[in-house]
Amino acid sequence: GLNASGRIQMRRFDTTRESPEAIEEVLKRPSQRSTDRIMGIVQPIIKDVQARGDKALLEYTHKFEKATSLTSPVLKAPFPQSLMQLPPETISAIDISYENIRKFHAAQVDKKPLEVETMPGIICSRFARPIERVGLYVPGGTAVLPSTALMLGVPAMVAGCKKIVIASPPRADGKLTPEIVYVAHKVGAESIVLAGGAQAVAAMAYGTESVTKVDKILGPGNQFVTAAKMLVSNDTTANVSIDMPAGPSEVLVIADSTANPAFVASDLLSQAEHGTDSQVILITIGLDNEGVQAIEDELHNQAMALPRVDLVRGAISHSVTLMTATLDEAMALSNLYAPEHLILQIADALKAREMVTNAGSVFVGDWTPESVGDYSAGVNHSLPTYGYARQYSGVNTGSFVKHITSSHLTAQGLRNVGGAVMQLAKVEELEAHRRAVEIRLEWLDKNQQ
Ligand code: HSO
Ligand code: ZN
Repeated sequence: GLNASGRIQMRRFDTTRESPEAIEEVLKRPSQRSTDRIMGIVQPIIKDVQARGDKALLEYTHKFEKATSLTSPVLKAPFPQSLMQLPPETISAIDISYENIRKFHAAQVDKKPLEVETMPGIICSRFARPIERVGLYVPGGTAVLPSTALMLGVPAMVAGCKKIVIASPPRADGKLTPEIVYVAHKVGAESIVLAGGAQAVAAMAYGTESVTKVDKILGPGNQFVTAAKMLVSNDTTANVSIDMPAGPSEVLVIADSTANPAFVASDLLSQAEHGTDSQVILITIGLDNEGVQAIEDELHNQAMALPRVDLVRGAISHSVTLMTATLDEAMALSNLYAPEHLILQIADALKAREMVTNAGSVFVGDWTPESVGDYSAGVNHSLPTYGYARQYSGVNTGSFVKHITSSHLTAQGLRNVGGAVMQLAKVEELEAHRRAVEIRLEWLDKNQQ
């Protein structure tokens, strides 16, 4: 935190001197504020948008985004060129990133149906179909995030979703960020909803006069957005699903004596600048106090030169350094924490990656800062936070499809498995189930087939 001298510094623990319980306690995420209050604010907004459609949606946008000049909440494709005027270097940066993200995600698409003959004459298969209509939430807030539009839009496009709706809060002048319009154009979005918060989520979940109702809503957002996503996904009349629960961003860096202290500090700071609630963790292997001090000095000096130093201060105040002696210990702690991002700045980082059991995305070696993955390498930056890397994957093409299975039996197949089916139906006392098999086997007998 902020000590007397105003130094930006993480708390430091030597794991060889602390009990495992104490370290586990240190790695606990700060508890999220009770959502009851948030739900109480969000629920009436959702009901209002559901009941009054566009009119309510516009009113909330006038109120919350102060975009009082806005007269229509939706912009339909094709988007006018005048709304995507950008410097050539930005166009080129988006184009390069788009292409890398497209390549990596295109390779994830199920190419052909899975087919297995479980018994002679019994073919089970599974094939993917895109979710038809998806709603992608791109936050406004303290930074414009066209990269998030890419990370959600490109996989949706590659997966073959028919209708891609992007929602993003307009600026106070009622305009959209041109970068977001350009990305929406590139991924073939059918419309952009100029709204944020719970009202944008409600509009996409239920549809309005001008907002297309979607089947799944994805994307990060503040507590109101997250609460709204949870509420609409629990409403069976909305018939909409959501991606994983989103929390504050986080990074865990593992560094040994081969790591460059300036590089390590720069990675910690790139995550810390996202917000005061971001969490960054440094695990050192075999560094003495002096070695850790070198990283801390870099952290302080680099932080002081950052425009977002105030956000960094907040994040660093609840961040920690854990000093360990071995790679095994460091990896065990990392797997326990299950970070959204894991950066390995250690000797033979690629080999150590095999030890990772819980993490959203891994960055291997000295030349792979997290920012390359945030924007341009090709991997997705929409990742599980708050320990959800234990059971969730980041956004991928699978997030935009559902799998359908099918079975196809020949007469021989039915003969082969019919006995088992009839016996289980008998056990469950479901006579009609049993008969559906028996009636066919009898027919086959009678017709000598
Ligand atoms: N690190 C953020 C993603 C992001 N970074 C967007 C820059 N822009 C989420 O983990
Ligand atoms: Zn980032």
